[in-house]
Amino acid sequence: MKQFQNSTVYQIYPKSFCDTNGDGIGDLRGITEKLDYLHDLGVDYLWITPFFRSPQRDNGYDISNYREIEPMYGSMQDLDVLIARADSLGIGLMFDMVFNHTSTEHEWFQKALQGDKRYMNYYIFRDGDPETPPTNWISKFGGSAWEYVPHLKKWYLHLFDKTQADLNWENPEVREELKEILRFWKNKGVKGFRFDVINLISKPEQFEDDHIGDGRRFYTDGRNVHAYLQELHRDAGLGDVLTVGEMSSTTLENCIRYTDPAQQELDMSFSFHHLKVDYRDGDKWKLQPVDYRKLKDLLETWQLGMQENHGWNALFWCNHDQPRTVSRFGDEGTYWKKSAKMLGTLMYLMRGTPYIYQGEEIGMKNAGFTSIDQYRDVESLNYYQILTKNGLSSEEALHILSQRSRDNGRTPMQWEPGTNAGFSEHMPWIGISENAQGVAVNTQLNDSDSIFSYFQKLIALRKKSDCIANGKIEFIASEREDVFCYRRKLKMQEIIVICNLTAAPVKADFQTQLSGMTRILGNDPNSTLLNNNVLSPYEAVVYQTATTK
Ligand code: TEU
Ligand code: CA
Repeated sequence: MKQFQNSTVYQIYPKSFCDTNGDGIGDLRGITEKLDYLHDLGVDYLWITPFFRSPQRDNGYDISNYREIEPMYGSMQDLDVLIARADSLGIGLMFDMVFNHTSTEHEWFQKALQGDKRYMNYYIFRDGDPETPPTNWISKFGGSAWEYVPHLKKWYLHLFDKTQADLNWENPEVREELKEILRFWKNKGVKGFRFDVINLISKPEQFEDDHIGDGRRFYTDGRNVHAYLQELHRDAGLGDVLTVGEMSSTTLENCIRYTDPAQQELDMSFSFHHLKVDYRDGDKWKLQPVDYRKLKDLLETWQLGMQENHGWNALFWCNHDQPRTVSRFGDEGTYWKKSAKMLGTLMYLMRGTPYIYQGEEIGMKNAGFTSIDQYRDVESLNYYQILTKNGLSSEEALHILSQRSRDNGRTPMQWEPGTNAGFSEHMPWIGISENAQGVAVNTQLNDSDSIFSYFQKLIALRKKSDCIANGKIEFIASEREDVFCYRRKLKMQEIIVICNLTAAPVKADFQTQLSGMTRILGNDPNSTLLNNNVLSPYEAVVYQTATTK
């Protein structure tokens, strides 16, 4: 039986993790080399973002062959070694299945382009006038979601880049192909799958213009998505492996269905509403300070909603598409260490499965890029154009990118201080963060007060505490905007987590709740919570009933 309630997943972006052959690009051997480090951190699974054959227009989310390794990442033999070594350490690998679309270089799309009817039906082609796309939908990376193919006199749908053509899931042959890919990787010993934008796979019967939005309401959590996931679960044997779906602009109701075990779809889901609390008018490209009131409300709503209905959340602050946690929700300066620990405590002791993104466990910060040449991400490069065309100055656009670009989370992992951060012997494919100073693995490993050591404790706590893995959650002091507190409960066991969300000391009287409890973790050794009713800036503290083992 897979156990995910007490497990922690660690996400690796291979391109930026560890380079072993000095070409400036991380590789599979680099992951193998760092397995002991990951074992030491205590994680149970590694989700590795795509390293399959790909032209890399979207860093591997544009797959041209699902069963081959992109040569710059290594060989199938390297992968076999990685799987075997990970297995011997009790670490399971989760692969990233990008099934909403393929690269336009995929053999299927190439055949479709040659007019092969069978393969044209693998994608979503529509007739149309070369001047007017079939609908006014906008791609997630900017511009129209349709691309015209003159010699076919047809348009094809791409919700992402124009080199990422959406698959036609209505076609049963497509679904069979995808199941075969899952079986192939399961046979290789893969222990889990992360499904990329899986709630976008079911498109509407009729395509129509969206007069109030970008089109997403027509294909998000679409009409057949639950049926398709049940079919995959049944035919590809997903019950034996850990599964998580990435859900774009989803709803709580749908995530309950995706993850209720009785539905036999997925084990858990990523949803992003809590990562939009600093978008002005819901627009990623308009800055606004974090709205902590909204953040609290969203986390509480999702926690309670999933709990009451047998759903299960993936718990996360960031990934390869998001800015760095500490830069965004904490403090990069004075309270860097303390706020990074507080954020870890707040998120990863809730009900769900933690996903820690590479570098988060050492408090890595945003990239600090100041020139457009430093950016690599297709979305950032597109939006720089769009923003400046819409009248922003280059400086203003760069300022927005410095907060919002996906490259903030993609700078190389900082293993050591120094030029290439111990990531590579060579100049890396993307620059080391400008804010790397003082943030590195090797200086944190043997420091009991480091962010790394604190994350080790958090992970170990979930592993050994049944109450954290399986307990109920209820929120305390919901009405307060400056603190985030909750209680976990299982039979006679109780755990209370208290966090100060602000850079100032706050008054907090928890005497009654904490009486008879023992402090088991915290980021302030001089805490005055109990004797003074004050939480220090960004303080986090965890108490448990004395009976808890
Ligand atoms: O991301 C889906 C997704 O919705 C984000 O890319 C989002 O559109 C973006 O952050 C908007 O600001 C997944 C992958 O995680 C991402 O890396 C891929 O680029 C994308 O799918 C396409 O496969
Ligand atoms: Ca390399």
